[in-house]
Amino acid sequence: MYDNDIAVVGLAVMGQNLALNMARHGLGVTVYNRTWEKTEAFMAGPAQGASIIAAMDLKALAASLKKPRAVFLMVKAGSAVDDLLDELLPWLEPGDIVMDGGNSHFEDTTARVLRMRDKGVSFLGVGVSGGEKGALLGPSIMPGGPRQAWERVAPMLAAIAAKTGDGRPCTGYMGRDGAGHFVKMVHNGIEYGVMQLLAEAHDLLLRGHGMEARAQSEVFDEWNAGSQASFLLEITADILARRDALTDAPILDVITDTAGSKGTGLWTSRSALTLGVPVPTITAAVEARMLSNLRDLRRMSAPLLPGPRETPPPADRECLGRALFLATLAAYAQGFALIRAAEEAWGFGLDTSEIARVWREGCIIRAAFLDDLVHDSPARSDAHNILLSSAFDAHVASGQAALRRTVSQAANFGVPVPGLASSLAYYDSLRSARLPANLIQAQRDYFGAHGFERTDMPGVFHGPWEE
Ligand code: 2AM
Repeated sequence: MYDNDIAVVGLAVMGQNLALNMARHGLGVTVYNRTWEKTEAFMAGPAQGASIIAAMDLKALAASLKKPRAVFLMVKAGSAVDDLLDELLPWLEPGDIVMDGGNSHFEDTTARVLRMRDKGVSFLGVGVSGGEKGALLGPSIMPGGPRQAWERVAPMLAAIAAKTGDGRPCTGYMGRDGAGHFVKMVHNGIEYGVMQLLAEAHDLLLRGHGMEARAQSEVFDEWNAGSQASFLLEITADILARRDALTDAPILDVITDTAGSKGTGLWTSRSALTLGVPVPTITAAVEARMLSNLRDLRRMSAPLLPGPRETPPPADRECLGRALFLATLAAYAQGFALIRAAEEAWGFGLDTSEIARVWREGCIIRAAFLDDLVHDSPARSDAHNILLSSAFDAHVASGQAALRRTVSQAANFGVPVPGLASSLAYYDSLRSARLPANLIQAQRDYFGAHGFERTDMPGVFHGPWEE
């Protein structure tokens, strides 16, 4: 008989690494995988010597756990989660807790929370970010669902999570229902945006300077300092320094220029559109991946569609660095704005300062400047957009001119920078006390009699469109 603390179901790399992380922190862990071979290989390999036991079926898994049970699902998002819940339910009892650590859509999670509640089982949607290494060494963990269930598992999640400089775990209660997976989705949306911005900065260095990869690596490394320091900058510098084992060419030279996705960026854009929140940098990044996949069309068009003849002048790396930082802040600003809007619409209980804290270490979008959002003064954290945060005043002031110069140069020389350009347009829209939407209102009224609002009195009016 075992009296284990938690079970991990699903032994792909993330599941394996989470189980090892749990065992390393003193938890008694049971593992289970649909196909036994994977379980066997794990037990004979990485799990050797760890406080981990394997269950051959879900009955054995349930029997190995202390009550109320805690089961952590790490299986493919989608119908696999529902299938597993159906298989698990006969072996669970009221009070047991099932966590879904996959990239499930938050609306699916909300539905599962309700469905499981009817059966007396607590279901938590748990966003986990940090990649394979993070899962092993300490991810950022974003749990949501019934609060009492979270309170029970919180010590285990805190033990395995990444820690900030002051020792606090990068996990905290995100809110009810699908809140955890919603926050993880927005995290991924921001991730798409920042990755695209970094790719564009790389492209400008390449096309402007013809700068070779190793030299570029140094530039990214230089940028990765102070409040601009981030995991994505760090790995970009590292990637640029790597060479292909087969050909000894810089690794980027042998990788095709088409990027796939699992859809979480698209989900973020779709949620934002539904809620009426602009997230142009994130959407531009989603679309840039789509454009990358039009490789045949791009190759066919390259000699046919005219562009500027001159090659761009060498990029001013200092200017590009400042532009990149402001554009990055704009991507985060859009993500946080989406979180605020979701909170207003659905009342998940989301707290942006707590989310910034949970994102500070462990996750893919961890970044030093998030400290400024955690410790922001209460008055300023009520600001509707993080670009208005006092902590960023200096970066915004110097970044806007740099971003403007970078985007206009890119346009002049025909280098596509959809992420940088979208961040700039977002920034300039925010700072426009007046936008030309009066003409849009007039057009709508002209052809559709939709009516318009006036600047000088309340009510709905129609224009003098009749001859
Ligand atoms: P497998 O090793 O048996 O394929 C990531 O794909 C993880 O999810 C794997 O551990 C995989 O198990 C598991 N998985 C995928 N679909 C599943 C399902 N319908 N039921 C149980 N586990 C599933």
